[in-house]
Amino acid sequence: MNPIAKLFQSAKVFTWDFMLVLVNTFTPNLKSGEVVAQGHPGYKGKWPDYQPPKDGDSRCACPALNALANHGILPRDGKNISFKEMGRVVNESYNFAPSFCFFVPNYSANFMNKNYSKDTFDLAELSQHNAIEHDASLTREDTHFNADQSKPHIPFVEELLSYATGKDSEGRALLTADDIARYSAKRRADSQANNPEFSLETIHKFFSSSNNSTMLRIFGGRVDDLRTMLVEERIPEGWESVCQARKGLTMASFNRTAMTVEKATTKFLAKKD
Ligand code: HEM
Ligand SMILES: *[C@@H]1O[C@H](CO)[C@@H](O)[C@H](O)[C@H]1NC(C)=O
Ligand SMILES: *[C@@H]1O[C@H](CO)[C@@H](O)[C@H](O)[C@H]1NC(C)=O
Ligand SMILES: *[C@@H]1O[C@H](CO)[C@@H](O)[C@H](O)[C@H]1NC(C)=O
Ligand SMILES: *[C@@H]1O[C@H](CO)[C@@H](O)[C@H](O)[C@H]1NC(C)=O
Ligand SMILES: *[C@@H]1O[C@H](CO)[C@@H](O)[C@H](O)[C@H]1NC(C)=O
Ligand SMILES: *[C@@H]1O[C@H](CO)[C@@H](O)[C@H](O)[C@H]1NC(C)=O
Ligand SMILES: CC(=O)N[C@H]1CO[C@H](CO)[C@@H](O)[C@@H]1O
Repeated sequence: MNPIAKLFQSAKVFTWDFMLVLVNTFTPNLKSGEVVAQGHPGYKGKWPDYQPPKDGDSRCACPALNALANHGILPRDGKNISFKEMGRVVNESYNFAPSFCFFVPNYSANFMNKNYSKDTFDLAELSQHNAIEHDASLTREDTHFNADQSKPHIPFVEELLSYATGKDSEGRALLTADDIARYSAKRRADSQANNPEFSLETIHKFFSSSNNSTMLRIFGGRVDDLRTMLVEERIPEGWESVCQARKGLTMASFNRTAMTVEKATTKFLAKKD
Protein backbone atom coordinates (compact mmCIF):
# COMPACT_ATOMS: atom_id res chain seq x y z
CA MET A 1 0.00 0.00 0.00
CA ASN A 2 1.32 3.50 -0.67
CA PRO A 3 2.56 5.08 2.56
CA ILE A 4 0.17 8.01 2.53
CA ALA A 5 -2.84 5.77 1.96
CA LYS A 6 -1.55 3.55 4.79
CA LEU A 7 -1.26 6.50 7.14
CA PHE A 8 -4.90 7.29 6.54
CA GLN A 9 -6.24 3.79 6.82
CA SER A 10 -7.98 4.40 10.11
CA ALA A 11 -11.56 4.31 8.82
CA LYS A 12 -13.03 5.50 12.10
CA VAL A 13 -11.03 8.69 12.29
CA PHE A 14 -11.66 9.33 8.63
CA THR A 15 -15.39 8.96 8.89
CA TRP A 16 -15.32 11.32 11.84
CA ASP A 17 -13.18 13.80 9.93
CA PHE A 18 -15.55 13.64 6.96
CA MET A 19 -18.51 14.42 9.19
CA LEU A 20 -16.67 17.46 10.47
CA VAL A 21 -16.06 18.53 6.86
CA LEU A 22 -19.82 18.39 6.34
CA VAL A 23 -20.54 20.36 9.51
CA ASN A 24 -18.00 22.97 8.42
CA THR A 25 -19.62 23.16 4.99
CA PHE A 26 -23.13 23.68 6.31
CA THR A 27 -22.59 25.88 9.35
CA PRO A 28 -21.51 29.52 9.38
CA ASN A 29 -17.88 30.28 10.18
CA LEU A 30 -16.82 31.51 13.60
CA LYS A 31 -16.61 35.29 13.91
CA SER A 32 -13.29 37.09 14.14
CA GLY A 33 -12.33 37.38 17.79
CA GLU A 34 -14.23 34.20 18.65
CA VAL A 35 -12.09 31.48 17.15
CA VAL A 36 -10.73 30.67 20.59
CA ALA A 37 -13.73 29.91 22.77
CA GLN A 38 -14.54 32.12 25.77
CA GLY A 39 -12.75 31.03 28.92
CA HIS A 40 -9.73 29.62 27.05
CA PRO A 41 -6.27 31.19 26.81
CA GLY A 42 -6.12 33.36 23.68
CA TYR A 43 -9.81 34.37 23.77
CA LYS A 44 -10.10 37.67 21.87
CA GLY A 45 -6.37 37.56 21.20
CA LYS A 46 -5.29 37.73 24.89
CA TRP A 47 -2.53 35.14 25.18
CA PRO A 48 -0.91 34.35 28.53
CA ASP A 49 2.46 35.78 29.28
CA TYR A 50 5.38 34.63 27.06
CA GLN A 51 8.62 33.38 28.63
CA PRO A 52 11.37 31.86 26.49
CA PRO A 53 12.52 28.40 27.63
CA LYS A 54 14.97 28.13 30.52
CA ASP A 55 17.89 25.72 30.85
CA GLY A 56 16.55 22.25 31.41
CA ASP A 57 13.16 22.89 29.81
CA SER A 58 12.10 20.44 27.12
CA ARG A 59 11.32 21.70 23.61
CA CYS A 60 10.83 20.04 20.21
CA ALA A 61 11.08 20.56 16.45
CA CYS A 62 7.55 21.99 16.26
CA PRO A 63 7.36 25.79 16.61
CA ALA A 64 3.62 25.72 17.37
CA LEU A 65 3.93 23.30 20.30
CA ASN A 66 6.98 25.11 21.69
CA ALA A 67 4.99 28.34 21.55
CA LEU A 68 2.21 26.76 23.63
CA ALA A 69 4.81 25.86 26.28
CA ASN A 70 6.41 29.33 26.07
CA HIS A 71 3.00 30.83 26.92
CA GLY A 72 2.29 28.31 29.69
CA ILE A 73 -0.66 26.76 27.80
CA LEU A 74 1.33 23.54 27.86
CA PRO A 75 3.58 23.16 30.93
CA ARG A 76 6.39 25.72 30.70
CA ASP A 77 9.03 23.06 31.29
CA GLY A 78 7.61 21.06 28.36
CA LYS A 79 7.51 17.90 30.47
CA ASN A 80 5.02 15.27 31.58
CA ILE A 81 2.38 16.12 28.97
CA SER A 82 -0.43 13.70 28.24
CA PHE A 83 -1.35 12.98 24.60
CA LYS A 84 -4.92 14.05 25.24
CA GLU A 85 -3.78 17.34 26.71
CA MET A 86 -1.67 18.04 23.62
CA GLY A 87 -4.67 17.38 21.37
CA ARG A 88 -6.99 19.48 23.49
CA VAL A 89 -4.77 22.57 23.54
CA VAL A 90 -4.02 22.33 19.80
CA ASN A 91 -7.77 22.24 19.19
CA GLU A 92 -8.50 25.15 21.51
CA SER A 93 -5.57 27.39 20.61
CA TYR A 94 -5.08 26.89 16.86
CA ASN A 95 -8.52 25.62 15.81
CA PHE A 96 -7.49 22.27 14.39
CA ALA A 97 -10.42 19.85 14.15
CA PRO A 98 -10.79 17.29 16.97
CA SER A 99 -10.18 14.46 14.42
CA PHE A 100 -6.71 15.84 13.65
CA CYS A 101 -6.12 16.51 17.36
CA PHE A 102 -6.73 12.86 18.11
CA PHE A 103 -4.97 11.41 15.09
CA VAL A 104 -1.57 13.13 15.40
CA PRO A 105 -1.14 12.63 19.17
CA ASN A 106 -2.22 8.99 18.77
CA TYR A 107 0.34 8.61 15.96
CA SER A 108 2.95 10.17 18.28
CA ALA A 109 2.11 7.82 21.16
CA ASN A 110 2.71 4.91 18.79
CA PHE A 111 6.12 5.95 17.58
CA MET A 112 7.18 6.58 21.19
CA ASN A 113 5.89 3.11 22.12
CA LYS A 114 3.61 4.74 24.65
CA ASN A 115 -0.01 4.34 25.56
CA TYR A 116 -2.16 7.21 24.24
CA SER A 117 -4.60 7.13 27.14
CA LYS A 118 -2.35 6.81 30.14
CA ASP A 119 1.25 7.80 29.38
CA THR A 120 2.92 11.21 29.29
CA PHE A 121 5.91 12.56 27.36
CA ASP A 122 8.37 15.45 27.22
CA LEU A 123 8.28 17.67 24.13
CA ALA A 124 11.80 16.62 23.10
CA GLU A 125 10.51 13.08 22.52
CA LEU A 126 8.46 14.38 19.57
CA SER A 127 11.69 15.13 17.70
CA GLN A 128 12.60 11.47 17.19
CA HIS A 129 14.37 11.43 13.82
CA ASN A 130 12.32 10.06 10.92
CA ALA A 131 9.23 9.59 13.05
CA ILE A 132 7.60 12.94 12.22
CA GLU A 133 10.83 14.96 12.39
CA HIS A 134 12.68 14.70 9.07
CA ASP A 135 15.50 16.16 7.01
CA ALA A 136 15.21 19.31 4.89
CA SER A 137 12.92 21.14 7.32
CA LEU A 138 12.28 24.81 6.77
CA THR A 139 13.11 25.91 10.31
CA ARG A 140 15.59 23.33 11.60
CA GLU A 141 18.99 22.11 10.45
CA ASP A 142 19.15 18.40 9.61
CA THR A 143 19.79 16.15 12.60
CA HIS A 144 23.12 15.15 11.04
CA PHE A 145 24.36 18.75 11.40
CA ASN A 146 22.59 19.58 14.64
CA ALA A 147 21.18 16.97 16.99
CA ASP A 148 19.38 19.69 18.94
CA GLN A 149 16.03 20.09 17.17
CA SER A 150 14.57 22.21 19.95
CA LYS A 151 15.50 25.60 18.49
CA PRO A 152 14.90 27.24 15.14
CA HIS A 153 17.82 27.88 12.80
CA ILE A 154 17.25 31.61 12.29
CA PRO A 155 19.03 31.94 8.90
CA PHE A 156 16.61 29.35 7.43
CA VAL A 157 13.59 31.15 8.87
CA GLU A 158 14.72 34.51 7.50
CA GLU A 159 15.51 33.02 4.11
CA LEU A 160 12.10 31.34 3.98
CA LEU A 161 10.33 34.60 4.84
CA SER A 162 12.41 36.45 2.25
CA TYR A 163 10.81 34.23 -0.43
CA ALA A 164 7.40 35.85 0.16
CA THR A 165 5.91 37.20 -3.06
CA GLY A 166 2.29 37.79 -1.95
CA LYS A 167 0.66 40.93 -0.51
CA ASP A 168 -2.56 41.32 1.45
CA SER A 169 -5.05 44.13 0.85
CA GLU A 170 -3.05 46.39 3.17
CA GLY A 171 0.20 45.72 1.36
CA ARG A 172 1.73 43.42 3.98
CA ALA A 173 3.94 40.55 2.81
CA LEU A 174 2.38 37.10 2.42
CA LEU A 175 4.05 33.73 1.89
CA THR A 176 2.20 31.73 -0.80
CA ALA A 177 2.07 27.97 -1.37
CA ASP A 178 4.46 28.42 -4.29
CA ASP A 179 6.89 30.43 -2.16
CA ILE A 180 6.97 27.67 0.46
CA ALA A 181 7.40 25.06 -2.24
CA ARG A 182 10.29 26.97 -3.83
CA TYR A 183 12.10 27.22 -0.51
CA SER A 184 11.31 23.63 0.30
CA ALA A 185 12.76 22.50 -3.01
CA LYS A 186 15.89 24.49 -2.18
CA ARG A 187 16.18 22.89 1.27
CA ARG A 188 15.74 19.42 -0.18
CA ALA A 189 18.34 20.00 -2.89
CA ASP A 190 20.82 21.44 -0.34
CA SER A 191 20.31 18.61 2.12
CA GLN A 192 20.63 16.00 -0.57
CA ALA A 193 23.87 17.56 -1.76
CA ASN A 194 25.47 18.15 1.65
CA ASN A 195 24.08 15.72 4.19
CA PRO A 196 25.73 12.29 3.84
CA GLU A 197 22.90 10.79 5.90
CA PHE A 198 20.14 12.56 3.98
CA SER A 199 16.85 10.73 3.72
CA LEU A 200 13.35 11.85 2.89
CA GLU A 201 10.86 9.06 2.37
CA THR A 202 7.47 9.67 0.78
CA ILE A 203 5.83 9.80 4.17
CA HIS A 204 8.26 12.51 5.33
CA LYS A 205 7.74 14.50 2.16
CA PHE A 206 4.09 14.46 3.05
CA PHE A 207 4.81 15.47 6.67
CA SER A 208 7.06 18.24 5.48
CA SER A 209 4.42 19.61 3.16
CA SER A 210 1.81 19.27 5.90
CA ASN A 211 3.92 21.18 8.29
CA ASN A 212 4.36 23.87 5.74
CA SER A 213 0.73 23.96 4.90
CA THR A 214 -0.09 24.96 8.49
CA MET A 215 1.82 28.15 7.76
CA LEU A 216 -0.80 28.87 5.12
CA ARG A 217 -3.95 27.51 6.71
CA ILE A 218 -3.45 28.67 10.30
CA PHE A 219 -1.20 31.71 9.82
CA GLY A 220 -2.56 32.84 6.44
CA GLY A 221 1.04 33.10 5.22
CA ARG A 222 1.41 36.46 7.02
CA VAL A 223 5.12 37.12 7.20
CA ASP A 224 4.98 39.34 10.34
CA ASP A 225 3.07 36.76 12.36
CA LEU A 226 5.20 33.90 11.02
CA ARG A 227 8.40 35.70 11.99
CA THR A 228 7.18 36.00 15.60
CA MET A 229 6.08 32.37 15.64
CA LEU A 230 9.11 30.88 13.90
CA VAL A 231 11.91 33.02 15.41
CA GLU A 232 10.72 33.52 19.00
CA GLU A 233 8.19 30.69 19.08
CA ARG A 234 5.76 33.23 20.45
CA ILE A 235 2.10 33.82 19.60
CA PRO A 236 1.70 37.46 18.46
CA GLU A 237 -0.43 39.81 20.63
CA GLY A 238 -3.99 39.80 19.43
CA TRP A 239 -3.40 36.84 17.10
CA GLU A 240 -5.96 34.21 16.26
CA SER A 241 -6.02 31.33 13.80
CA VAL A 242 -7.10 32.39 10.32
CA CYS A 243 -9.05 29.13 10.12
CA GLN A 244 -12.58 30.10 11.19
CA ALA A 245 -14.33 26.83 10.36
CA ARG A 246 -16.70 25.94 13.17
CA LYS A 247 -15.17 22.50 13.74
CA GLY A 248 -11.64 23.59 12.95
CA LEU A 249 -9.16 22.60 10.26
CA THR A 250 -9.98 19.03 9.22
CA MET A 251 -7.49 16.44 8.04
CA ALA A 252 -9.19 16.38 4.62
CA SER A 253 -8.90 20.12 4.14
CA PHE A 254 -5.36 20.19 5.46
CA ASN A 255 -4.44 17.34 3.12
CA ARG A 256 -5.55 19.32 0.09
CA THR A 257 -3.17 22.14 0.96
CA ALA A 258 -0.35 19.72 1.76
CA MET A 259 -0.79 17.99 -1.58
CA THR A 260 -0.77 21.29 -3.46
CA VAL A 261 2.47 22.31 -1.79
CA GLU A 262 4.04 18.89 -2.32
CA LYS A 263 3.18 18.89 -6.04
CA ALA A 264 4.64 22.35 -6.48
CA THR A 265 7.81 21.34 -4.56
CA THR A 266 8.29 18.38 -6.88
CA LYS A 267 7.77 20.65 -9.87
CA PHE A 268 10.40 23.14 -8.64
CA LEU A 269 12.85 20.32 -7.90
CA ALA A 270 12.36 18.87 -11.37
CA LYS A 271 13.08 22.28 -12.95
CA LYS A 272 16.46 22.37 -11.22
CA ASP A 273 17.82 19.16 -12.77
C1 HEM B 1 -0.85 18.04 17.12
C2 HEM B 1 0.34 17.94 17.47
C3 HEM B 1 1.56 18.30 16.67
C4 HEM B 1 2.66 17.51 16.61
C5 HEM B 1 2.86 16.16 17.27
C6 HEM B 1 3.63 18.21 15.80
C7 HEM B 1 4.90 17.75 15.52
C8 HEM B 1 5.82 18.38 14.71
C9 HEM B 1 7.14 17.90 14.43
C10 HEM B 1 7.76 16.63 15.01
C11 HEM B 1 7.72 18.78 13.58
C12 HEM B 1 9.11 18.70 12.96
C13 HEM B 1 9.02 18.29 11.54
C14 HEM B 1 10.27 18.59 10.79
O1 HEM B 1 11.24 17.86 10.91
O2 HEM B 1 10.28 19.58 10.05
C15 HEM B 1 6.78 19.84 13.35
C16 HEM B 1 7.03 20.94 12.56
C17 HEM B 1 6.16 21.98 12.37
N1 HEM B 1 4.90 22.08 12.89
FE1 HEM B 1 4.05 20.81 14.21
N2 HEM B 1 3.10 19.40 15.38
C18 HEM B 1 1.83 19.50 15.88
C19 HEM B 1 0.96 20.56 15.71
C20 HEM B 1 1.22 21.69 14.97
C21 HEM B 1 0.32 22.80 14.82
C22 HEM B 1 -1.03 22.91 15.49
C23 HEM B 1 0.93 23.71 13.99
C24 HEM B 1 0.47 25.06 13.53
C25 HEM B 1 -0.37 25.80 14.15
C26 HEM B 1 2.22 23.15 13.61
C27 HEM B 1 3.13 23.77 12.77
C28 HEM B 1 4.37 23.27 12.46
C29 HEM B 1 5.33 23.97 11.62
C30 HEM B 1 5.14 25.33 10.96
C31 HEM B 1 6.46 23.16 11.57
C32 HEM B 1 7.80 23.51 10.92
C33 HEM B 1 8.10 22.80 9.66
C34 HEM B 1 9.55 22.97 9.24
O3 HEM B 1 10.44 23.37 10.00
O4 HEM B 1 9.76 22.68 8.07
N3 HEM B 1 2.36 21.94 14.23
N4 HEM B 1 5.63 19.57 14.05
C1 LIG C 1 -4.30 4.74 17.60
O1 LIG C 1 -3.13 4.01 17.68
C2 LIG C 1 -3.33 2.63 17.85
C3 LIG C 1 -2.08 1.94 18.23
O2 LIG C 1 -1.25 1.78 17.13
C4 LIG C 1 -3.90 2.08 16.59
O3 LIG C 1 -4.01 0.68 16.64
C5 LIG C 1 -5.25 2.70 16.43
O4 LIG C 1 -5.81 2.28 15.20
C6 LIG C 1 -5.18 4.21 16.48
N1 LIG C 1 -6.51 4.64 16.68
C7 LIG C 1 -7.25 5.09 15.71
C8 LIG C 1 -8.69 5.25 16.02
O5 LIG C 1 -6.80 5.39 14.63
C1 LIG D 1 2.95 14.02 35.80
O1 LIG D 1 1.62 14.47 35.75
C2 LIG D 1 0.70 13.68 36.47
C3 LIG D 1 -0.68 14.26 36.31
O2 LIG D 1 -0.96 14.48 34.96
C4 LIG D 1 1.08 13.62 37.93
O3 LIG D 1 0.21 12.73 38.59
C5 LIG D 1 2.51 13.13 38.06
O4 LIG D 1 2.91 13.19 39.39
C6 LIG D 1 3.44 13.98 37.20
N1 LIG D 1 4.78 13.40 37.24
C7 LIG D 1 5.86 14.13 37.41
C8 LIG D 1 7.17 13.42 37.36
O5 LIG D 1 5.81 15.34 37.56
C1 LIG E 1 -3.61 1.76 27.22
O1 LIG E 1 -3.99 1.69 28.55
C2 LIG E 1 -5.36 1.50 28.74
C3 LIG E 1 -5.68 1.67 30.21
O2 LIG E 1 -4.78 0.95 31.00
C4 LIG E 1 -5.74 0.14 28.19
O3 LIG E 1 -7.13 -0.09 28.36
C5 LIG E 1 -5.41 0.11 26.71
O4 LIG E 1 -5.66 -1.15 26.17
C6 LIG E 1 -3.97 0.50 26.48
N1 LIG E 1 -3.79 0.68 25.05
C7 LIG E 1 -2.79 0.18 24.37
C8 LIG E 1 -2.75 0.51 22.90
O5 LIG E 1 -1.94 -0.52 24.91
C1 LIG F 1 7.92 21.94 3.76
O1 LIG F 1 9.05 21.98 4.49
C2 LIG F 1 9.77 20.79 4.47
C3 LIG F 1 10.70 20.80 5.51
O2 LIG F 1 9.90 20.66 6.63
C4 LIG F 1 10.32 20.58 3.11
O3 LIG F 1 11.17 19.50 3.05
C5 LIG F 1 9.13 20.36 2.30
O4 LIG F 1 9.49 20.13 0.99
C6 LIG F 1 8.23 21.53 2.40
N1 LIG F 1 7.04 21.26 1.72
C7 LIG F 1 6.48 22.19 1.11
C8 LIG F 1 7.13 23.44 0.87
O5 LIG F 1 5.42 22.04 0.77
C1 LIG G 1 4.07 18.13 11.15
O1 LIG G 1 4.17 16.82 10.71
C2 LIG G 1 3.19 15.86 11.02
C3 LIG G 1 2.41 15.42 9.83
O2 LIG G 1 1.19 16.02 9.68
C4 LIG G 1 2.23 16.19 12.10
O3 LIG G 1 2.26 15.18 13.06
C5 LIG G 1 2.54 17.45 12.73
O4 LIG G 1 1.46 17.78 13.53
C6 LIG G 1 2.74 18.41 11.65
N1 LIG G 1 2.45 19.73 12.05
C7 LIG G 1 1.23 20.14 11.91
C8 LIG G 1 0.23 19.37 11.29
O5 LIG G 1 0.95 21.16 12.23
C1 LIG H 1 -4.90 13.22 0.57
O1 LIG H 1 -4.70 13.50 -0.79
C2 LIG H 1 -4.25 12.41 -1.54
C3 LIG H 1 -3.96 12.87 -2.95
O2 LIG H 1 -4.88 13.84 -3.38
C4 LIG H 1 -5.27 11.29 -1.47
O3 LIG H 1 -4.77 10.17 -2.19
C5 LIG H 1 -5.51 10.93 -0.04
O4 LIG H 1 -6.50 9.94 0.05
C6 LIG H 1 -5.94 12.13 0.73
N1 LIG H 1 -6.11 11.80 2.12
C7 LIG H 1 -7.05 12.34 2.85
C8 LIG H 1 -7.00 12.11 4.27
O5 LIG H 1 -7.93 13.05 2.39
C1 LIG I 1 -11.43 26.25 19.57
C2 LIG I 1 -12.13 25.00 20.01
O1 LIG I 1 -12.37 24.79 21.17
N1 LIG I 1 -12.42 24.16 19.02
C3 LIG I 1 -13.10 22.91 19.14
C4 LIG I 1 -12.39 21.91 19.99
O2 LIG I 1 -13.13 20.70 20.00
C5 LIG I 1 -14.45 20.84 20.44
C6 LIG I 1 -15.05 19.47 20.57
O3 LIG I 1 -15.25 18.89 19.34
C7 LIG I 1 -15.20 21.74 19.54
O4 LIG I 1 -16.53 21.85 19.91
C8 LIG I 1 -14.53 23.07 19.59
O5 LIG I 1 -15.19 23.94 18.77
